Amino acid sequence: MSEAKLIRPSIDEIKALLRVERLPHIWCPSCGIGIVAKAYVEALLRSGIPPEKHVLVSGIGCSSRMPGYIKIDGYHVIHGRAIPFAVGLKTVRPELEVTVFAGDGDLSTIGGNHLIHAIRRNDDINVIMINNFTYGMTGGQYGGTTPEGSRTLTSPYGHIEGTFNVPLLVASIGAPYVARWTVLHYRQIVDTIVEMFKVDGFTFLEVISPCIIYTDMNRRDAISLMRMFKNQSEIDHTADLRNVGIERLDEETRFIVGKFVHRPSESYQTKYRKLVERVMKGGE
Ligand SMILES: Cc1ncc(C[n+]2csc(CCOP(=O)(O)OP(=O)(O)O)c2C)c(N)n1
Ligand code: SF4
Repeated sequence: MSEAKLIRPSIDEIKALLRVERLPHIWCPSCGIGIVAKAYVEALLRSGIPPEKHVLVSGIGCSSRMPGYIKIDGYHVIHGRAIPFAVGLKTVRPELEVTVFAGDGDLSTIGGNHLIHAIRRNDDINVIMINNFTYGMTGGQYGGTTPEGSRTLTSPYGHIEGTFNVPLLVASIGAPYVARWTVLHYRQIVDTIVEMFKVDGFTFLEVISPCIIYTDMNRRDAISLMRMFKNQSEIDHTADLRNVGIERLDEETRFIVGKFVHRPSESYQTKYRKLVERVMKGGE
């Protein structure tokens, strides 16, 4: 495969990387996860890294079903524990390009502790978080990304807790690459994932995506949420990340998207390899 293929892969090339025998998939009509699955496959084809060197790791949830449909090595592990599994894999098999794909509940809430420590260490993994503002698979409980006022299975009268500003959280711990798009920004998602593969360190992409469970409980359909993404999103690569939190979801919400952080980095795994080499040569 040629290095960094810039032309769009054909449908046949994409299909060759899907487990078509497992279709139809489990995702609801109007769910955004499938869009990101296709973007990941397109990015993989453009990466110039052969498919057998790419590995997907997921936790549990609708988003986490993705490895089941993509024809590369994949691991579907315990809820909230995709990151430690991916870190272990990358540490012992550094030649692999390891990508975690999971929901906001899995990554930022149940697995939040793993997220912050992988960033602190600067583990060389890619993390793609589908943020649908809820625990979709289990029927719509609230989590760390649920906007205030939301009606959910566990907050039927309106959510009264605070909400993570995920890009700020991730960037403030020191992640060398942080981006956010909505599912309507397909081309940008592909380009972002291609770039993430090239970074030696922790890369993070948040994709804001509709969930029919969440929207139904809030008395709007998924299309109107998509319309909000279209009309109310603004690309601002240099945004002050203190202002990008999605604390409420209404006609006033601004979805600030873009590539917020991209800086030179040396990962834990690179430092670890250098350390081992130094000690093996008799260094202190
Ligand atoms: C340790 C543990 N706690 C809870 C569950 C139940 N559970 C399965 S999927 C899920 C929700 C996943 O939500 P999210 O990660 O946001 O992904 P989505 O389904 O929204 O894509 C939960 C709570 C579980 N499987 N394991
Ligand atoms: S429950 Fe929500 S996240 Fe899960 S497949 Fe349906 S729309 Fe997608």
